[in-house]
Amino acid sequence: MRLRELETYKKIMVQCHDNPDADALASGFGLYRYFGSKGICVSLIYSGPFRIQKSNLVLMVDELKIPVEYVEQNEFTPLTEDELLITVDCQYGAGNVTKLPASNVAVIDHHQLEVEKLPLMFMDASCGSCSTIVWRLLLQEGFDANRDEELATALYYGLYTDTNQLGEIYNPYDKDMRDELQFDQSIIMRLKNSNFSLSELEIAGIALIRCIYNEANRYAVVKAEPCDPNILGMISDLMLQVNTVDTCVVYSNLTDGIKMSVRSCIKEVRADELARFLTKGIGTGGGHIVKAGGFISRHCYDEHYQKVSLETYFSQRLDEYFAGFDIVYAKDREADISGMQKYKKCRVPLGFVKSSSILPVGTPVLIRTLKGDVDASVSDDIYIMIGTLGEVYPISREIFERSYDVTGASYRIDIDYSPTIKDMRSGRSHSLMQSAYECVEKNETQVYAKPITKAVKVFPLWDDDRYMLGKKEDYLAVRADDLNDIFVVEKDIFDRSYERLEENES
Ligand SMILES: [Mn+2]
Repeated sequence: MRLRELETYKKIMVQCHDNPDADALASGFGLYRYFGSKGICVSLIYSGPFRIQKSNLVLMVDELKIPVEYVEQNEFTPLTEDELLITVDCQYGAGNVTKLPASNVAVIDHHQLEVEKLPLMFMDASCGSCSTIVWRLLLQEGFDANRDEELATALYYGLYTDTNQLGEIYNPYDKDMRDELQFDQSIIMRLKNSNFSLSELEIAGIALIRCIYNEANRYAVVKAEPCDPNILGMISDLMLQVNTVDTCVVYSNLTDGIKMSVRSCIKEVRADELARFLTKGIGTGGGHIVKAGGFISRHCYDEHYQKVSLETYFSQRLDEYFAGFDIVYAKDREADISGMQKYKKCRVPLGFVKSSSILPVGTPVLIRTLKGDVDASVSDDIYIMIGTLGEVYPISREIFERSYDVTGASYRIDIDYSPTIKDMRSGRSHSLMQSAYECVEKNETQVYAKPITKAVKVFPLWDDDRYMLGKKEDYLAVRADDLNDIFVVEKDIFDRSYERLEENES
């Protein structure tokens, strides 16, 4: 999706998520200024139970003249056929944004996809901020944010606040934006130092006086009086820095539900997964690996847990969470294959592309992989593999030639997201599918596998930092020729890709 495709609408409303943060405001502001420059009637709005009150956000809105308006859900006039609603830093229909009635909706976001795919969507979960995505979309249309210092400052601050003060930047686009934006230094300095009001500091202080601490699982639970959800985030950021705390939940009990902030600094617990676990069936939760949040609806909570205090709820659920999974570090031990059956992997054709068939040798490129985006340089020795689900990863020519046979056919798969290779010099993306050919593995892979009966987190040989979560009924598998090569296969993929071997075949 490009911004110019959206210019046909008569009126555009850009909506930030409820409780907008600096990133939502900045990205919305970018779109506001862009469509405004095209003479389109545009407005920037947000809804939800709270008005913006956090001191740095009030300052940001005032200083950078961000024309954001609050709208009441039940007073909202539905958008008509020739009007468009764009949600930024959130997805239309997700739990953190009020669903406003509109016939046409576009989504621009940097979180994991959590709703049905829409035709008008620009998502990139590898970006540290939504501001970065908007900055890219603006550049694509020749709109340079540096011509507008207020906008440049807002985008910079959006990235700053969403990446733990620029400390968690991995994506090259984030780096580019950080390096290229010409922002107002004095405003950024004031924003950095306006995080709390005195009364919010008091709320944080009181909250921190007492916490529930679980020594066995090294988690902490903290209750805060009702406050801006961003304050919860700051309390949890502080909690996480305590030497004996690995995981924490900070919550506040509001009239319509319970707002929470979740943090984890250990690789064995993903904050987004924990937030989903704590809100399962009674609310929504999600976010990133280290930082996440969630909301439990009052109505659902009372229906299921009316007699349970919140303190008890969180402690019990956290205990259930920690007791509910086993951990396997593949590199530390061989799999116990007792109780496992032997299977062979069906030789499903895969796709491959010679990188130098798309771009000249030496071009710096960004290849999107399952793990994130990787930088590479086009070379005759780099091939790009394409899996059956459209997942992409680079492979050296030498390993390729050793492991695969080329069939000569073109590679065709039916997928939503067509993988691309991005020329980092021109910023242009090229489809990989057009140049993809088919190959099959030379050798048959045999594995031992069994259905999972208790959730397991497997740190596979090839990734020490990120676990594969195996849920009940998925399969725990290990290569027959390397009992350390342990991994998880989702049930339906397993059923499709593996065939049971009879005893005499193995
Ligand atoms: Mn964001």
